[in-house]
Amino acid sequence: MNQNPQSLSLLFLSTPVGALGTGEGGGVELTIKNLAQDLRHTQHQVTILAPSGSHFEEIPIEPIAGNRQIPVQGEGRNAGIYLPPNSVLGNMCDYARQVQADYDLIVNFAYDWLPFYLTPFFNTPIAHFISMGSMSDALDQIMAQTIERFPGTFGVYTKTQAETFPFADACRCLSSGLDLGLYEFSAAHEQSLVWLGRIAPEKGLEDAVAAVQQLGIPLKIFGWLQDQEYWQQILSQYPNAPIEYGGFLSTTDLQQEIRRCRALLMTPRWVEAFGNVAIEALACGVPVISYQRGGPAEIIRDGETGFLVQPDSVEGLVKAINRIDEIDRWACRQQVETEYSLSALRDRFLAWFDQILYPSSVPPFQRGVRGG
Ligand code: HBI
Repeated sequence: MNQNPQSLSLLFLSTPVGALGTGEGGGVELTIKNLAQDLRHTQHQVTILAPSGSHFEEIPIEPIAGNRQIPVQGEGRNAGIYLPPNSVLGNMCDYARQVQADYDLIVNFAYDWLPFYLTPFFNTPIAHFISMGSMSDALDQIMAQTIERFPGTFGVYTKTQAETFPFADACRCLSSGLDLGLYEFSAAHEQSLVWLGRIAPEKGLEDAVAAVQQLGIPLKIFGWLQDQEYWQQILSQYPNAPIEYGGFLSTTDLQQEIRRCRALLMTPRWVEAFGNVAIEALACGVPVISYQRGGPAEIIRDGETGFLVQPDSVEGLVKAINRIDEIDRWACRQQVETEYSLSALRDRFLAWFDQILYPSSVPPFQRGVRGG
């Protein structure tokens, strides 16, 4: 238990589907990294529990061994609850149980049944940050039970994401944010378009490829190649598309690659909880063209920082791409500076933590020495 009432001692439970720093953890990786970095820069203590092999430049990660969780988004609404033998998630929860007395608050980023189920078994309060929309009935059920017993402990990115759950009104919308210093604005652009994200069916990459094949405009693709079979299908369906795959890059290298692109294409098939790649592109001055679905529909200012397109319409993408020069690239950077700064994100998370730790809403500066 830390003695400085102004600073919190936080334990982050990472997503158990992959090692942090590899792209396997998807968008929530950026949230965990940015938040941990900024909280540490503002005198809070953060320890991250994550699967072995995780690496973040300057943040200490406690590596936890064990077999990874299956990504939930491929499992369907009737999926049961599954843990592999020697589950890394189970090992993370057991480690957290053993050290919980050293922390004021545990922040769970795993979108899995176990941490929700174990919440009543812990003495230290647990804040659950939910990184996706509703995925299965079994998960909805355990989440509804948890939020009923522990009101105020669910954080989400967006209202659209919350509305996919039966307990929408109980979720606290925290939006997202990024370290603007890592992204350099570029007024100039080349011809290339860009697509970013985990290469998996729910991301709809094939529509972006179809659009650029029709237009003959090059498309750069970056992100973790999660589903090899899906990627091969795209390559065989669009053999002559002008696309190149650049792998998963660190933030610094990624923004070098995307900052001069003409626009980012986002083609989500599912309700994208937020779409961190959208604010990464906007931070570089790159306009965003996206299906009007999920988080991106709340981020993009249609006609000002990009275009919102009828979902699943390749023709809509093509029309928007032909209009992209109408967008002022500086307006894109401005929007991220105004709405998605890292300090604003940190303040929203700290306000949420205070509400959980001090439900009587005693403001932090009036805190006594933390409970005995
Ligand atoms: N699946 N089972 C499971 N657990 C997670 O934490 C999880 C996931 N799928 C994707 C995911 N997390 C992250 O990529 C989210 O940011 C989307």
